[in-house]
Amino acid sequence: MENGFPKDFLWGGALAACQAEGAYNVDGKSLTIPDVMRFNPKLDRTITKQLKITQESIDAAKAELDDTYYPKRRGIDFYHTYKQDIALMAEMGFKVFRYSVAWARVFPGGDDAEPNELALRFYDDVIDTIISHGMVPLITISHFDMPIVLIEKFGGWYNRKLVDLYLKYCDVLFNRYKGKVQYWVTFNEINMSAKAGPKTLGILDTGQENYEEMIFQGLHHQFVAAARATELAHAIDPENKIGCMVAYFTTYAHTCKPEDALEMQNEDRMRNMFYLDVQAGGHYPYYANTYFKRRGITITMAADDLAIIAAHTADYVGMSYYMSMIASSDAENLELTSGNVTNVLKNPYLEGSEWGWQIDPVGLRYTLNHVFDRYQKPIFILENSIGAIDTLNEDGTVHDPYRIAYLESHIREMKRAVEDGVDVIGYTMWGPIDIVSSGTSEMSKRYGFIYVDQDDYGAGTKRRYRKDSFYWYKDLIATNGEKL
Ligand code: P53
Repeated sequence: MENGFPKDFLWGGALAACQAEGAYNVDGKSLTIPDVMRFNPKLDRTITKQLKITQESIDAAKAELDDTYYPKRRGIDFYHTYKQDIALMAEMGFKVFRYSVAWARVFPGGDDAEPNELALRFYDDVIDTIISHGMVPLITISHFDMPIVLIEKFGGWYNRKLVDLYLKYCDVLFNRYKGKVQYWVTFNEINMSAKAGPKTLGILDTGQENYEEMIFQGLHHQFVAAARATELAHAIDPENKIGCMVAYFTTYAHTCKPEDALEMQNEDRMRNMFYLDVQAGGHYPYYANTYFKRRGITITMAADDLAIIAAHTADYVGMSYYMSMIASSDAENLELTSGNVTNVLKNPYLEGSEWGWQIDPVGLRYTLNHVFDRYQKPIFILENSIGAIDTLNEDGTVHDPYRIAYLESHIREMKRAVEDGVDVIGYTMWGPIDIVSSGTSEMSKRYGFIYVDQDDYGAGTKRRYRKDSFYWYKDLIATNGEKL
């Protein structure tokens, strides 16, 4: 076992179309959920209140022509700046660049007979630009950007018809980018669906009695779609590597009280493991089936669904890792902090970010060992970083030691996990250039190595500036993490 990172380790960064591109109604693109999500800043410095997405909120957003409060409609104008922005990634020495394709650009009508050629030409050029810089493109097929038309015409992923529409979309991508793109992710953070059903599954909550059942039904359709997409990708090009992906919410027991340990086990299973057990393990785990039985949930399946899920598991396990959480059998009496999707219990041993996300580098090593032990499949860290407030100085510098400290400590623990024997194949830091936050639509919650001069309301020169962390990451890649 060599020390440190393998020579061919894939260092890089990750963005998503719906937070970067802007141009929300250009070249035929139709509306997506992010386009109708209003600016939703943190309430105090820790707790984020979730916005409810309803047909009324969608209709109100559609009628709103002033974009000021819909920051994802403008993103950072990556639709027009991608060439220069990707060149900056290359300047840092990225080996891989993760980016997503917007379904609503490629099939604006949802069930169009033919894909939108203008959209494909845009992605052709994005992918060619990545490759021309010697970087490997890694493409997320669906990243939190549910086309509204699929909600209005079909009711989102609750409808099995979405499986066919998704496969048609995949077929276009796999054929068009054959020989160019080999790394794919089927669904970004598929486990967000349980808490963010409208956003990721397009299943609106209108107070249905069986809403939870509808969510798991929608998820089942995504599991089948992902497995069939994996089969299709391998048939089109055996070199294709298809990843599943969860946002890993590492969970500790609050105390050594046995009841807390049970709570931790339950939460880890239903928040994280269930999704990986299906997509990397190839089966619905017994505890999930028991959970469904106890909650009166029945999932309707086609005869061969389970066989397809078993036969076409993911080639690698993708995960994002930002923070950890704790589980307690006595949760009512404990202090809360923000987790974006849910507010979570506060861990007294950890510091939080300015948004209350608990910073836990050691948790990353623990998680990598935990996940690798279970599936023995390669792991790709598809997101990791910290959202922070940055200051652009008059001389164009941005000093961001907090970002460097976060990334350095996490990458060091990732290195230790590699030395533990975990097969980690790559690391794409989240948001290498500042983009609009997914959870809050703030521009001021910045992740980048590259500063974008734009504020929460879209004002600013939009000029790009290299932060201190830019040079730090460049050096880290050049030395393959040897200094850690
Ligand atoms: P923002 C919550 C918790 C962990 C990961 O999030 C999450 C979320 C969603 O808000 O999602 C991923 O921008 C997601 C990215 C997102 C990033 O985390 O809310 O895949 O699209 O931008 C960071 O700070």
